[in-house]
Amino acid sequence: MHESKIQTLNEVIIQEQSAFPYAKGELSRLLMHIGLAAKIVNSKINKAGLDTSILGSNEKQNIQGETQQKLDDFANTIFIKALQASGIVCGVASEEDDEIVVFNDNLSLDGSYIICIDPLDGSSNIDVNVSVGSIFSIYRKISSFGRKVTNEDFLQPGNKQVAAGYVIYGSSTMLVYTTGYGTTAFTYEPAIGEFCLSTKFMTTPESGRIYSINEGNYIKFPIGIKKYIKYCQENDPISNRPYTLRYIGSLVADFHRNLLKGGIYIYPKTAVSCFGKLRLLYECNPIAFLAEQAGGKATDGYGNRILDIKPESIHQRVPFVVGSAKMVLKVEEFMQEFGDGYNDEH
Ligand code: P6P
Repeated sequence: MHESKIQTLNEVIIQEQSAFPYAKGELSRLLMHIGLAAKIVNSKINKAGLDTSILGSNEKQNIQGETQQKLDDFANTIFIKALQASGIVCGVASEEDDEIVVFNDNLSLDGSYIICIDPLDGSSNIDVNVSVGSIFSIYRKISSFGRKVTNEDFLQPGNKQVAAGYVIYGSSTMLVYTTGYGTTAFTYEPAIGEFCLSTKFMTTPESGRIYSINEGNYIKFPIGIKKYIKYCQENDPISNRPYTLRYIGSLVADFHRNLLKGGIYIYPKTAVSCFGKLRLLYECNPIAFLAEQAGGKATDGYGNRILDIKPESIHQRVPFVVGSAKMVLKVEEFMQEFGDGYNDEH
């Protein structure tokens, strides 16, 4: 029999599901709907350079106080429509919506899952053709079956995620996800309009040379972070400095590069924002799940595992240190030794 080398997202999901005989196929169906939404968003982003009407901002601010880009709005609409069409999602928490989006149709009211999404992360990069991403995090609904989803359903710790992933719209478009059994990567093949399996059981190096942080905020960083940055810059045995700074202002792209090559991404608290910038539900938790499944670590810099943090609100921010395990531990050593105060002598 001719063995086809290409395995599509749907085929791999169905294969994975067959490993769980009691699975009703709902999660599989949900991941397929996410894949469809990603294809639609990918198509729009790829045309953005030609259809400039989709570029730029729509003059609205989201709850984060960030100017919403037109493509943020588009991506949000596409993902929410696809998730509602799945008939197994009862609600969504999105970076682009102040409150949770509750699905009231009969099919969705019986849905077993809730989703947290950042529909288009790093979207300010779109107009300059830098990679952006979509991030998703999937939980089981915990409130009464058949009743409307509640805020409490979304305030579960990240260790309750049943699946998580991201799409990176870069030189190629990739979908990377985990259901708790390793991190798996797919590459979009436009010729057939499918995400095709590229890597199963991805592993990230336990250490690396890349550190990703916005050094423009240096004076606002805690002392421990300032000391770690200097350690990276000065740790230079005979000018063979092992570290290099790579930061493009797009979490998904910075994380994806570090996942493959080894490295660390840091968005700490600052003197301006005492919880940092990144949101726990739809940025830190899904990325942390993927990192741990690939052998990496994700904490808040103070030894607290991101996936164990109990959310208090749907747009809660947390300090975020994620990537190669040894590098995360090194940051925590500096934070432990020098503390997280602010001192302009360093
Ligand atoms: P700054 C994008 O808005 C984002 O949430 C991440 O994708 C990115 O890493 C970070 O913020 C960039 O923030 O403050 O360095 O511009």
